[in-house]
Amino acid sequence: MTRRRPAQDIDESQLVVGHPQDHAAGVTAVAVSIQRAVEQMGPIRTARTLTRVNQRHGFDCPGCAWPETPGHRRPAEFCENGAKAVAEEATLRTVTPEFFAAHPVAELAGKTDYWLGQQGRLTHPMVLREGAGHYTPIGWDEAFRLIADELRTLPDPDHAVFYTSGRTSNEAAFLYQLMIRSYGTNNMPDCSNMCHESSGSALTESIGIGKGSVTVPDLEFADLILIAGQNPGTNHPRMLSTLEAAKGNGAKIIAINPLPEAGLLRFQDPQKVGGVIGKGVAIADEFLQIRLGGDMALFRGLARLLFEADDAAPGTVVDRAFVAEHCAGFDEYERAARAVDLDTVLDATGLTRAQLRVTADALIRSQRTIACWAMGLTQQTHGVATIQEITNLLLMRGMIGKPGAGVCPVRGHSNVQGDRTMGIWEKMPDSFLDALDREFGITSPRRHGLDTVNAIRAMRDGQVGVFMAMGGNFIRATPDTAATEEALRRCRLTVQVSTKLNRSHVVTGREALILPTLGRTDKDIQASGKQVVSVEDSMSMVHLSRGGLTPVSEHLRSEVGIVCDLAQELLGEDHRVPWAAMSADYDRIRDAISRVVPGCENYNERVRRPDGFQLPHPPRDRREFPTRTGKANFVTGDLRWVPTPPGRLILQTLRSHDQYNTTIYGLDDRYRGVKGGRRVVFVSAADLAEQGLVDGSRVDVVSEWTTADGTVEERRVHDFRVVEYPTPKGNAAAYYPETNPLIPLDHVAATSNTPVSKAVVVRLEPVGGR
Ligand SMILES: Nc1nc2c(c(=O)[nH]1)N[C@H]1C(S)=C(S)[C@@H](COP(=O)(O)OP(=O)(O)OC[C@H]3O[C@@H](n4cnc5c(=O)[nH]c(N)nc54)[C@H](O)[C@@H]3O)O[C@H]1N2
Ligand SMILES: Nc1nc2c(c(=O)[nH]1)N[C@H]1C(S)=C(S)[C@@H](COP(=O)(O)OP(=O)(O)OC[C@H]3O[C@@H](n4cnc5c(=O)[nH]c(N)nc54)[C@H](O)[C@@H]3O)O[C@H]1N2
Ligand SMILES: [Mo]
Repeated sequence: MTRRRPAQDIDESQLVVGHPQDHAAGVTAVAVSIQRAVEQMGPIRTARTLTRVNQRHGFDCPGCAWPETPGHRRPAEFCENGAKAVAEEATLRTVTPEFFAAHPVAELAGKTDYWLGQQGRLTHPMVLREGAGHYTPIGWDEAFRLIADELRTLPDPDHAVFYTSGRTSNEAAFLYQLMIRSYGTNNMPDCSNMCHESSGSALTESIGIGKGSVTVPDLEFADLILIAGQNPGTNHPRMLSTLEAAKGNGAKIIAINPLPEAGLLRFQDPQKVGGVIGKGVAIADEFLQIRLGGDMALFRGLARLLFEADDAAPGTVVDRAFVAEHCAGFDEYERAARAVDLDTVLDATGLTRAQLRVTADALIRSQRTIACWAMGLTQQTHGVATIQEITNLLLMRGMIGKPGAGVCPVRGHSNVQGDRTMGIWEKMPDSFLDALDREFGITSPRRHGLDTVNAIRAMRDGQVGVFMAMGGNFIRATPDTAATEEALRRCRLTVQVSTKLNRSHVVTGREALILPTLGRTDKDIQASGKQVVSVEDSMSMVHLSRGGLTPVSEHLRSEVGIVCDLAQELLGEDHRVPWAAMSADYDRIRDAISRVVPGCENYNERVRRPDGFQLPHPPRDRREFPTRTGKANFVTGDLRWVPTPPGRLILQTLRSHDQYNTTIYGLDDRYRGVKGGRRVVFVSAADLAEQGLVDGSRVDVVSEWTTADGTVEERRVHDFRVVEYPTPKGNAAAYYPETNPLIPLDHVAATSNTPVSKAVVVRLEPVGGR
């Protein structure tokens, strides 16, 4: 039943650049959703899947982590990019043993991420033996034996690394960490290390919990919403419906972004008549076109204006009662904010005094403020401090723990937050490990494990023998591609539990395994019958997901099944954990979760309620702040921003409208006016003039990195087309993952160790010289 797949790879000479759009969604979005779905799945499967996305009796969209509207679900509770995510997973194209026989690994390594992904769903467990040129089929039992044997021969469990991406269900994540800890390591890097780790680090210190404090009804009730470093029109399209509702209720929206992203400017809801024929609604009332990395300065500058306004009308701006009762560290923060030099703020942000004034006035007038953010803030060297600065601004106004106000880090992967709740973290608190040990009679290691960047360092240094990944595409998601590929090649065995072919299957350790798994949309039948799984969204709502499709191959196993079978092989049939019983009936896993994971009591019952249940969040629920001081902390970091060195640019790496992280759906970044290719770099007219370049020039992009000992290292990607684009002078943008080779492994955020994907110093070198 294989559907036709693209034989040709990307031909960048077909790239066409038009004009950026000033609105998101509309009828084109509907047309593209249907077209992509039918291409991949055919009409019948399309109808069967799209009507079940995010419905109470359907499956959770494998796209982003934006929550469903509680109560009144709409008949189509998905967006264009959700439809693409579903189509990619539910595709009828397949990658079979015959495919691997026809394509040697060396040939596959020359293909783009787009071509690899478009080949379809993996159908059989496959092995790449040492020295072999092709993957060949392997039985499941033999595959598990191979992994277990390699793991058992390592000198220390800490020589194994277990990665997790954010699509894994709560049940699979819980068992995976249980297996890894039973084996004896906390080496559990995850995609979150590269994503919202800065939010988690910042919020845990500031308010005592690393998760957002608001819900969809809060957003609809807010009167002011800041959206910083986020492109919802592409990456969280359903958020636009929530923002539209908030606007309808009178909210003001301020977008803070170097780029005038279409979804921030205007939204046409394709599910409403007005959205199809009208002009749609303007989303942002103010657009602050900030320089990359300028946000911390902006928030501190605003705080200064707020303190001055409070001086003029004492008691009207600073919520002194809230600060006195609930906060610590206020005096130091007040001193720093009053002392900030506004000219420095203007310089760091590229904004005008009038823009600061308008924003400060909006904050002062607001009774209910929410701050939303994503990768534009987290993937900066000072990402943690920046998020603490925006939190400070909310705290001084008492904007947390009341309806319509709070912090809203908008998560990426659909279950990345749930995976953390279930224990996927290299440094889970001892209280969690104690509960785990009590439940199962095991002894979890207490030494903290390796995060993503440290795992790559350990591989590079020859300290990792086995690398296993539960989903994701480690090689392409991580920075410093050349160094990371070299590091991974040093492992004895690399294992990928995957749905689709990607580059992590073709850049491997000495031996490699591909274990094909069921996705969110697939039916999951085990010994006790049809199984359901659960997930947690960006707003701590936990609910069920039920896949309904017939899997494309009878050889696929569920992630839960794979973990349990491997665990039995590795830890023995008589291990204390009832692996077989849990994989036979996922209710057994949920029973254990209810006893181990805080806030999950009665899990089986509560997760089956129509909209599931919400996990506790002490600041939101009771204005309790479980921090070290027992209060909400104003954390006052040294002011940081990102100046552009002469003749250079600061580059951010971001997503086009036609990709999901390293999965490239297609070649149209429709809202930014780019079609047919991906090797583009967006540069301002002022920089082009200064550098003697024009729209259409071909350049190498070369990053410059000064190491600790003062050496300047260069990294290069070849032959990009320059696109003149409205980004601030001194800043540039290009797509991830093509530009990951430019990001040095050591270029990480303070505290969170997140790769700095949004600020790399580069120069543009015309191809063939000037
Ligand atoms: N369709 C689709 N949906 C997705 C994803 C996908 O790839 N495709 N990925 C998922 C994942 S894992 C994640 S984490 C999220 C990512 O969601 P986003 O964070 O929206 O993703 P990016 O494309 O990285 O966009 C970063 C945005 O921040 C802005 N920005 C960059 N640097 C700065 C800065 O210094 N300051 C400010 N104020 N703004 C800045 C950029 O211009 C851009 O608009 O989306 C999730 N949803
Ligand atoms: N330069 C740069 N680098 C970045 C970023 C950036 O903005 N710029 N963003 C970072 C961010 S925010 C993130 S979250 C990471 C993403 O890093 P990852 O999560 O590692 O990458 P993905 O591209 O989402 O993973 C896609 C692969 O997951 C597999 N997959 C899909 N669904 C399932 C499933 O249900 N089960 C299993 N087992 N496998 C599945 C498929 O084989 C697919 O090829 O990348 C980070 N890297
Ligand atoms: Mo992410």
